[in-house]
Amino acid sequence: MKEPDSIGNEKKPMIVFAGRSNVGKSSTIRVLTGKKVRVGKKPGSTRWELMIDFGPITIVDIPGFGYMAGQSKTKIEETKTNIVQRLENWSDNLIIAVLIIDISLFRELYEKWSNRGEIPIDVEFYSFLSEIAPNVIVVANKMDKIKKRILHNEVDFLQTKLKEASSSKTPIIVLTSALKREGFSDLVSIIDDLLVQQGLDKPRWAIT
Ligand SMILES: Nc1nc2c(ncn2[C@@H]2O[C@H](COP(=O)(O)OP(=O)(O)OP(=O)(O)O)[C@@H](O)[C@H]2O)c(=O)[nH]1
Ligand SMILES: [Mg+2]
Repeated sequence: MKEPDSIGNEKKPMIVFAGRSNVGKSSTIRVLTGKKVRVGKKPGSTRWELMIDFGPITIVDIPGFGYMAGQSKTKIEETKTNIVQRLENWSDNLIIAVLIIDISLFRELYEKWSNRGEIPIDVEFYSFLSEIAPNVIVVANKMDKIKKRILHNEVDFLQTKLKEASSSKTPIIVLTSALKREGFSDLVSIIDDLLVQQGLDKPRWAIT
């Protein structure tokens, strides 16, 4: 795969932001780092991984798995396989995997996949990331798209389904809206704590 934007030092501990297409991976990295990473309205905006050298760590933005606007099914499958392989290759340096989920769509997609007898892709990826990374943080993004009174239910549903998938661990879930820049102080403090536990410095996050 071409790496036109890669400038990172792969030897530093890595935090990878993974998730389905269009869930807000790049938007979240933008808020956290202040870097103008490419964000788009259509799924498939990030075509190659982008390594951001960010103080003590490297932050990695990767393409989303699943539907990508204007790409064939074969190409989409290829991208997913590629992401899985790259994540496996990085796993020695991978210190945190952040799985971003669109909380406004999670239940609907979960039910759709389950009804077809398939493992919902977010859940499949959660299990995969839990195997290859020592720490997984689940970011339930786009919370601004959900009515406040049902938000709690949706998060419970997510928590239950993730726990079923990887029963050994209680998932860490953080609610965010990258659009409204909400929930980021919680996310940053969880990441910072994990880094400090590993004897690393805290990065200078762009959020205040
Ligand atoms: N309402 C709402 N929209 C958001 C939020 N976060 C991101 N978006 C929008 O969702 C779209 C996709 O955002 P990206 O950050 O490009 O998503 P991505 O996960 O990097 O997508 P790919 O690179 O295509 O996999 C853009 O139109 C964003 O403005 C959010 O918290 N709330
Ligand atoms: Mg992106």
